[in-house]
Amino acid sequence: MGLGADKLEIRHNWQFDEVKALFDQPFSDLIFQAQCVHRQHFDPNTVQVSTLLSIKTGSCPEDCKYCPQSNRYDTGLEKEALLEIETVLEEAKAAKASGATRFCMGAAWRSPKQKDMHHVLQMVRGVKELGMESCMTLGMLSVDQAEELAGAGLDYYNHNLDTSPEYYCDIISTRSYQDRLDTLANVRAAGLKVCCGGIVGMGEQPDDRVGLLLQLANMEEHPESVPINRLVRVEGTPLEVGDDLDPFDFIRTIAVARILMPISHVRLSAGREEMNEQMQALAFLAGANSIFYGEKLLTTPNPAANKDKQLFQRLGINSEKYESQRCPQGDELALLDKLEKAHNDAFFYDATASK
Ligand code: SAM
Ligand code: DTB
Ligand code: SF4
Repeated sequence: MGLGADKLEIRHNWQFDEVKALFDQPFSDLIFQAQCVHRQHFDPNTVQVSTLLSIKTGSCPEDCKYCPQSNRYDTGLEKEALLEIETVLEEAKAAKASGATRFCMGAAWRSPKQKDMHHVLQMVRGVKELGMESCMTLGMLSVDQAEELAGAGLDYYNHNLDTSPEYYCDIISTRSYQDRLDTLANVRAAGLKVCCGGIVGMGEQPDDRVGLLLQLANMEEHPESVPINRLVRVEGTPLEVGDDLDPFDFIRTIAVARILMPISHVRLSAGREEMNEQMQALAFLAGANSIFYGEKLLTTPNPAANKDKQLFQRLGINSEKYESQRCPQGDELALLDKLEKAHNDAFFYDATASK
């Protein structure tokens, strides 16, 4: 049973000035507000854990200026054809054994070719058979492709807006903002859950961060998952050099996302490798309740799994076994509590053993 809609104030009519005012509050007031919203809808000490795998790497025809996988930039990345299904499932099994509950597969495509769909659908079925949640990010999708993925049992589709409509053209020229919105509409229409967020620290203005969150928060339905990526600067990309975003402005972005989208999972996404533990703790305090877990994102490093386990232990954070916002009752709750405990014992086993 979900929380009654009457208990939630979920708005889809935010105004630019209101969102800007949220950002511009004193830092402590903003974090307090975000934490209050977070506690109304989630267990504040539970974080969802997803593992990423690049199933097709490099040679992408798109020109996203942040991306090491675009064929326009010489980033020294080793390209890889679409992985074999068995290889992907081995990685998924390892991710599950290490404590991840969702397996996210990403491909460096503008959009999937029909000839690859069969292959990709089998990956989804295989991951589902392992008892994990599945997520894919394959670029633009047609209505039919979204339906095929939903038919195979895919849970989430990730497709980011990346930045505000105004700044977008400074970052990508090969596909439009509207193309992205169209794919997101196709994903929704097929009944898939939406994972949609963006990247901050790309030289955008504060108003662009307002603009990005405004787009997400005013969607008819909020994305169930909102990844906030902090730009990972990769040598050879046009964004290799630039001014870094003030860490507090990154935390503010998380906090405002939490306030605007109270029942969405907000993911502290790319960029954790460059953050210290205190900054990550602040992000959790600001309402982030999901991470990418495992040594690699798609092509760039992420903190070691054991380091994350130790961080969770030090902060008293549990890894989410089931969607914590569902509020199960009675026997179901007791059963889920038992599962949650077993899940966490397994999750922390390595971290404790290595202490
Ligand atoms: N090719 C597909 C697409 O772009 O839709 C899927 C894969 S793409 C790598 C997925 C997302 O990763 C991008 O939308 C972007 O938000 C994020 N991303 C890529 N490179 C990044 C970087 N250097 N730093 C932070 N996020 C990045
Ligand atoms: C998302 O928002 N971030 C992830 C996932 N969705 C696919 C990707 C981050 C990629 C960071 C750069 C890289 O490792 O290539
Ligand atoms: Fe290609 Fe996706 Fe990278 Fe853009 S973000 S260059 S579409 S892999």
